[in-house]
Amino acid sequence: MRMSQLLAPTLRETPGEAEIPSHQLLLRAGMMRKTAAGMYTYLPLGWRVLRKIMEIIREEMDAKGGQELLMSIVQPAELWRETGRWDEYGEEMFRLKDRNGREFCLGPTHEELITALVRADVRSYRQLPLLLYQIANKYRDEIRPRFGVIRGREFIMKDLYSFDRDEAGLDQSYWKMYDAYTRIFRRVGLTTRAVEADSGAIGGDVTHEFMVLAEAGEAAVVYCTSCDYAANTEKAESVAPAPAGPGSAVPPFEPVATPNVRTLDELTRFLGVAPDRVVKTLIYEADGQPVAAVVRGDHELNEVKLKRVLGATTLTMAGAAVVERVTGAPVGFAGPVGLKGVRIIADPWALAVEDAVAGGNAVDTHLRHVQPGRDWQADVVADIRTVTAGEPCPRCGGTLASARGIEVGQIFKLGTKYSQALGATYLDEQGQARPIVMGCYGIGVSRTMAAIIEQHHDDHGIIWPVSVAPYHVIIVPVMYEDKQQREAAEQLYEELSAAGVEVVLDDRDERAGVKFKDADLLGFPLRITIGPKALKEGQVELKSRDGRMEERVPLDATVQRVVAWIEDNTPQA
Ligand code: 9G3
Repeated sequence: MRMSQLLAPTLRETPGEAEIPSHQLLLRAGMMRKTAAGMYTYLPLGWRVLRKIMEIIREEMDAKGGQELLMSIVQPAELWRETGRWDEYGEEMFRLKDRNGREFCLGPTHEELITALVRADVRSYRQLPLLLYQIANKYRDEIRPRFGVIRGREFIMKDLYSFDRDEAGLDQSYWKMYDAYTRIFRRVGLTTRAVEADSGAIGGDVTHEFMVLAEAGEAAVVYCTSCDYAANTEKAESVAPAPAGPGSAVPPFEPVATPNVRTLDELTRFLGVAPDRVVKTLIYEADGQPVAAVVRGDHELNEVKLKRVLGATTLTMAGAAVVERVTGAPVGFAGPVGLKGVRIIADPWALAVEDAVAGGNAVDTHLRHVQPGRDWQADVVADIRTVTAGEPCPRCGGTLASARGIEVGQIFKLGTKYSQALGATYLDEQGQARPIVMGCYGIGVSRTMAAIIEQHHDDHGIIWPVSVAPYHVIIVPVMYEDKQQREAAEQLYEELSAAGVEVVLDDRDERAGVKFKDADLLGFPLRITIGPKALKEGQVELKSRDGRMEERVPLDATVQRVVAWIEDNTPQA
């Protein structure tokens, strides 16, 4: 490819709306352009990278027995009604009608479609296990698309669905995919950690997210610095404390006037008590029922964990009126002592706070010397707090660290949630009809491209791993107009192309500095400079974009040297 022909409209300036490196660089390197909020057109360089990522994914999916197919993007509402999910997802679902007024959605995911397909065409245990996947656009009408393709409204996903006879079969498919994901991310040059996550609405119980640790990440992850435990903070387990003693020395609880003292800060300052001596009570509505969640003052309630413990479909903070009705006091004075008619869910750490301060369930009133067990009990005791860095690892006791993560892949054990709902069964050896046991496995392909840039860039631009680079090599003649340099460049261009190297020739009539700047911005792994001095000695200069290799080689040894370098620097599984 010649730079004079390549459509790669580079930008000198960083576009205002791009806040993170990958979004800035995808735009500045002329790899993509915004169509609308959260929707992108991939220009030639961007599409070449995506195709390479997809090819690596295909190789690894096929190696595990995956069969690629392509499903409709437009999905009929009927299927989503059968699983009850048509109404479960609100605004996020892109809905549309056809000319006859029939309802459809732009596919945000394909559990319904693929299960309906299997329901129709799979009848016997002999046909299982079955691993079916596609790579195509998905649509989710994010309320706040941001960070370019990292949180887009239209994005490319590989989604594979596994169909097995039983849980044991699903377990095999699940760990096959886990292994394939580990290989894929290593091959595209990404350092990822598989973290335990909460499977949320999708159903099932076991799920892992493949996270790229990066500041730009939207997910909060904690990981152990001593063992390989890692978890999304929605799931990360807190190590339970020793239960409180009898506390017989604690005087009876007593009310204390705390006029207008509503927040934790005001309370700790007003009473001169440390936050970890306070129990905090938050009133929620779970599926419309009020519940009181109690955590230690300095801890953060984790709503995903609370929702899971309650098995609730909807969980919202109770409004002032409900708080008033349930506690008898305005917001800010809720406490567990004497709280009637509402379920109390307590984090174990809240039940370990002796001689505590708690809301008094009366306006401008708190209680002190509150003793757990003696003065209040919980209906349910469960880990409902968000784990933080510095805490002990629940697996090995080591110390947990926290990080932000970009989720590039997620694998789920679905069980029979969809096969039951849609009647996808198979006849086992005894001729008994049994529900097919499913799993689903996604990779954000466009998000993976962005994550690679997040992990591989510097101030000058992108540093593509060889395995996904849009081209392997760029030839930069200092002066293309100079006859010697042009001839050497053209000859090298021919020979490298003939050797199967993906090469760009910068044949533009531009100053050398501009060409070098663009070569660094676009991030080609290897640059061959053809300059007058070296050429006099029949040599050219090789420089790798990651700065680890810089050599002068004779013109006639260049092809061999470049092919060897590409071989040595392509990330293996
Ligand atoms: C929807 C909308 C948004 C959604 C979903 C459905 C996320 C939805 C979860 C999954 C689970 C896995 C297969 C590939 C890997 C992920 N957001 N999820 O089901 F209608 Cl609007 O998609 N699906």
